[in-house]
Amino acid sequence: MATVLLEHPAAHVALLRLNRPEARNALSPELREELRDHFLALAHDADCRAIVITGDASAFAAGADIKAMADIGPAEMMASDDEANWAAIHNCPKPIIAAVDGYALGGGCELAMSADIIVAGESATFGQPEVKLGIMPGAGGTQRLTRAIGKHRAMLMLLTGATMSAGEAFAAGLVSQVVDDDRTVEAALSLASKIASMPPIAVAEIKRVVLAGMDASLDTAIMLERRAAYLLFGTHDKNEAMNAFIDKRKPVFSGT
Ligand code: DAK
Repeated sequence: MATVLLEHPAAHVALLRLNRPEARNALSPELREELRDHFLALAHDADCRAIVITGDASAFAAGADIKAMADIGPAEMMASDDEANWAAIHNCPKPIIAAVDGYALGGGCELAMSADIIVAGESATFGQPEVKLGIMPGAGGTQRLTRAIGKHRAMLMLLTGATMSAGEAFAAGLVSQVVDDDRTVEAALSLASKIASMPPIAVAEIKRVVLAGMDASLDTAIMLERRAAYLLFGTHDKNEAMNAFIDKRKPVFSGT
């Protein structure tokens, strides 16, 4: 049975469902490799313009699989080259929306934070409890959480394993939107469809510049923005969008 299921619920939208409900969608090595393969394929799928990733009602993902890590040492961890699995997600040029219900803990929280937008059901719980296991986040959690919510709230979570509710995560800036529990995937898909209806090159450049700019000085980041903004003036979709506005009609985008 596949540990990640791929669906195409709407035009240009891919939905990835983690499928280990018996283990709270813990990220086993097999699951991480399947996720990697899906993201690599979707990155090159011209029909795909937005990706939603979700778990089930009880868990988005409860973190890396503790049972698979219990007897592993550093050399084996390194040899597993898990970085390549995560890199496929972090380098994916398509917009990613995490639809989070239930627990998003450890690697599960890191997976949610790898998305561009996080939609949370009101009962969702976020946390980085690795410290309680004598380890620490290894897929970007110390850095992405700190960038999202600031040093002092991040330290509190990382050093104590304390969790945050969806409402707290929204207030802290970790979550983009909180919805009723039974509407999480629907709300994420609706956002995905909206993004998928936008000019794809503009969407890709906005994602690229936001992410690259976060790691650059303000001057460098603004230079990246300006370069990308100039580039968009050379696209067919820019002409189409502006002419459609002037002609008072709906634009039809070609992704060129
Ligand atoms: N791993 C393996 N199995 C898990 C699991 C996990 N993370 N979480 C839950 N399960 C399994 C349980 O063992 C149980 O299995 P059975 O006993 O039925 O066989 C089943 O899922 C149901 O779990 P519970 O009975 O505990 O369910 P509850 O609803 O009562 O509680 C829970 C749900 C999510 C609160 C609880 O299961 C829990 O606390 N889970 C562990 C959460 C956790 O500590 N997460 C952090 C894992 S460490 C790295 C990259 C990444 C990482 C590290 C290094 N490098 C690249 C170096 C990441 C590390 C982590 O994420």
